[in-house]
Amino acid sequence: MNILLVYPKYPESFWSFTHVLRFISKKAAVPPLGLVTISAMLPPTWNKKLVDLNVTSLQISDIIWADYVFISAMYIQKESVNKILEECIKNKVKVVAGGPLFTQEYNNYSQIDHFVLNEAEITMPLFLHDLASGKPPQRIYKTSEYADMTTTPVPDYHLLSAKDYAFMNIQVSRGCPYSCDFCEITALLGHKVRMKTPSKSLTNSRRFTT
Ligand code: B12
Repeated sequence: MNILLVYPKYPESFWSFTHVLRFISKKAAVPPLGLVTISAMLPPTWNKKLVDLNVTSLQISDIIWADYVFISAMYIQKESVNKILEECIKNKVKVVAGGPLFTQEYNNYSQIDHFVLNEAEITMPLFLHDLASGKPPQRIYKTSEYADMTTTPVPDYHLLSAKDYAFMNIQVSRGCPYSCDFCEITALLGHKVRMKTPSKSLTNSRRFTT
């Protein structure tokens, strides 16, 4: 199975650091940690390729290569999301979507084939199980449970071109005890703080491609 993991382009905003990154010869601030985490949840025998549109462009040949395009996004990336979806539809490649934008707005994306929503530690095994058992996967996998983060695999950092990023991020915890009205973290991940174990958070630097 060939899986293309695509991270949409950010528009210009404070957090895209568009104008300062060139002073340090970097293309983006941080990598798409959600997608490299998802990659590590897929069967190791599958072929995986990551295209972060903030550091490179999406080639039609990559889309055609894929059996599924996996896409992750925040609201702010909607414009780029729509362009990616158009290309996938044009080239008849199925799309699996997850992450914050789709978890909250999947109803607005009738053109997407499958949604693996909320925390993929819980929903991805359901999708993979259906696929492996030969039944057509459902359109929507979601849960109201929160994941046990000690089961989260170390992300597939080797898919990243580390030299393109100003920082390398690791995930340590999810959830937040506060209730700030401008922030969606508690709606997505709950009020209880959950921690990874150090061995699941920390990276092995030899796995980076530089
Ligand atoms: C790190 C981070 C950033 C970083 C880097 C973003 C990046 N490149 O990934 C920076 C600091 C740049 C950033 C900026 C912004 N961010 Co931010 N960010 C986060 C943060 C703290 C962690 C994201 C992360 O990496 N998590 C680790 C990974 C492993 O978890 P995950 O992505 O959630 O993935 C899990 C699931 O979602 C799912 N999943 C994710 N993707 C996919 C894909 C598929 C196919 C599948 C099946 C499943 C799946 O599986 C994973 C494992 O369970 C989140 C809050 C949070 N705690 O989640 C906010 C968050 C994602 N950010 C948010 C926002 C709003 C922003 C900004 C727009 C803020 C602003 N006002 O400017 C900017 C936009 C960026 C820009 N350039 O303009 C919102 C998004 C809300 C939404 N619904 O879209 C969040 C949820 C925080 C909030 N305040 O509510 N952000």
